[in-house]
Amino acid sequence: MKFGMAVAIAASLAAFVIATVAVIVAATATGGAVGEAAATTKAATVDVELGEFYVKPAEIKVAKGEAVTLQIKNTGTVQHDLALDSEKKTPLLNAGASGTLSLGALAEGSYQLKCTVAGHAELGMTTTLTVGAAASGDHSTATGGTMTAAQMDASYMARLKEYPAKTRGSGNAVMEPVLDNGVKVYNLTADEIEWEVEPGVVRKGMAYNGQIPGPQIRVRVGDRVRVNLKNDLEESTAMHFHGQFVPNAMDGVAGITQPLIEPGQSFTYEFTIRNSGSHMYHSHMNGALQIPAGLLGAFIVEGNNEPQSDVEQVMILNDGPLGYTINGKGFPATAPIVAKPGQKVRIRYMNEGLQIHPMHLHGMPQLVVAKDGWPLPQPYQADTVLIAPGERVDVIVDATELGVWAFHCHILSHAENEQGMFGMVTAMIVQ
Ligand SMILES: [Cu+2]
Repeated sequence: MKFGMAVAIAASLAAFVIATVAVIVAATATGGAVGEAAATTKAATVDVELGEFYVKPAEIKVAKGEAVTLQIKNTGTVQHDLALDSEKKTPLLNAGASGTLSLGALAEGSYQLKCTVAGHAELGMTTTLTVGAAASGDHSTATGGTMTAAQMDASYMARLKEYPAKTRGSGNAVMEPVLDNGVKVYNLTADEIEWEVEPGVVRKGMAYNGQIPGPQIRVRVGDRVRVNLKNDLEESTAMHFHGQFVPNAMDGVAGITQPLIEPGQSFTYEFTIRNSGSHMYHSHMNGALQIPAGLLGAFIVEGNNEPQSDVEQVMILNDGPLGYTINGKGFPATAPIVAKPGQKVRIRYMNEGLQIHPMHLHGMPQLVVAKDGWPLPQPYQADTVLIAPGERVDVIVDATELGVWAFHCHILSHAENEQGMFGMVTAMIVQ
């Protein structure tokens, strides 16, 4: 299957709506940074910066008749491009790379340029080019908003009403091993897939056994574990058991501890479990793409002194081509955590994305009991728990307060915009 990362265009209704709104924005708003070319010259050269997930400036103005050249630099950590249409576009620019986009003299009007990497435009990688429409220096109408207050209310309430929305596919299902002379054997296949992140929003992803997150592996200290990884991707891969003591040859870094697992090839990992806690397995090739695209899963090792809990929930945080997700889904398709009054809820946070996510639970504090699988000598209460890329944090919540409690990333651009809640938002329901 072809990932098609350079030209994939999200064909979903939601993407269409966002694009349509963006075109309306282009025609009516002048919010954000404005890059302006001198109106007295016949050529306009504008510096443009690409990063996760923005295009700076967010609005470019040139005078009618000017030949427009964009000098583009990718200051981000993954590949981006910038396209006006299917012909006027840069090649994919690696992190740190630069490119030039010559657009020539365009007719008067507003144009939208965007990054064509799957999902990036929806995350904010667009800019508006206005040719000759506004008087030079006239930024006084900037509002930053594109919807009326009534439209915002209607959209906000409609999205809330959908929660928890059904979508095709779910990840993180506990996988039963096949036993081979006492060895717990897990067969995993990596492949490109289409993944429905929220209702109607289908994005290009990568998955183990068709799930994002991949199947949840649960073992105990002392278990002998074998993972047979088959690579059905169109690129090489490898698998790393993040947080586990393993023999060096099982560490999963191609070129350092093992050969590349090329398309069509397989590799077997086998080791004895030495340490408990909340851990992860994930790709260790083309990591800034393969992991955010979905090649990740929970690797949980039960020890002998687990904190007492009645309800347990793995929460894998991710950002990238799938958008801002919890366990592979964005609000309103995220799953609520449900507990009875008096129960103890254990949440195992894992961050597989490229950004930090401070997770805030309304109503009740979170007792932080472990970091990266290691019990804390002095657990502490917090209402907002920061999980950085690669980290795992275990918390216990005493479900003492009745009601439906909002539960979200507190980098609010990961959770809400003028259309309402999206991405890293879910709820804890105590009833
Ligand atoms: Cu976040």
